[in-house]
Amino acid sequence: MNRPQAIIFDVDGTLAETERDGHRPAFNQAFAEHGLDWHWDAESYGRLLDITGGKERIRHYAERQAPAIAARPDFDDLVKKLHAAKTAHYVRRVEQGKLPLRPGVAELIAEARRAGIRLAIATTTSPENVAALLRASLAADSADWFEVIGAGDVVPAKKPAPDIYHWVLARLGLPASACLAIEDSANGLRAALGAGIPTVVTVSEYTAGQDFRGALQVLADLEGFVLPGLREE
Ligand code: XBP
Ligand code: MG
Repeated sequence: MNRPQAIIFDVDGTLAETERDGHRPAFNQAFAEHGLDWHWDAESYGRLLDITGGKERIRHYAERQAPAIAARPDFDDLVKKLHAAKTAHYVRRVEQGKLPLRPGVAELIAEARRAGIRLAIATTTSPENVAALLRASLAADSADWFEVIGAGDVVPAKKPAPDIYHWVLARLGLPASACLAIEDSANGLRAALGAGIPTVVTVSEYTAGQDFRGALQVLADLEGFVLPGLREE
């Protein structure tokens, strides 16, 4: 492909390994403080990741494992409360520096900025999580480096639906073919490809072995990754 005019990054699993030691313990903390004996261990959490979005994941789990709670009239409210508590715990973990960027991420972002390539984010996670991660792991003002940040509930259908990528493309004012997406999961890849965006996959802790057919490249990480079309100029 030609040199992209914009790079659109996924967050969880792509910028940093946020799931096992970030989101997962934050969910567990929220469950415990609400008196629930739910506990997501590292292995079962891997299966729950098929359900993208924290509120959707909690709901899915409760409907199967705790149907009496899911049938309560205040269940929607409980999901909201659990998720708000989880977000606060997650942000605290990020601020404690527990979730560093994956190899090559900071270098790719710096290279893109030097080359005048625009930056954007398309993620399922909540905006406050993205802001905290960028601030803690990249630079205090790094959220400003990203022209468009599409996060959380800005579109109702989360990945693997392509909606979040359509949302970001519309705000960038670019056709899909002028962009490059970086994703770590099959759900994310399907979302980006569904919007027609060439996509590089950097496999993460939980996504090894997934189906990455259609990806431009499948990499272990971004260390040494050369942006298409950059070195020829
Ligand atoms: C990431 C997710 C997120 C996080 C939790 O998927 O599925 O739901 O696990 O975040 P992707 P919230 O990397 O494909 O965007 O709790 O804030 O929803
Ligand atoms: Mg991801």
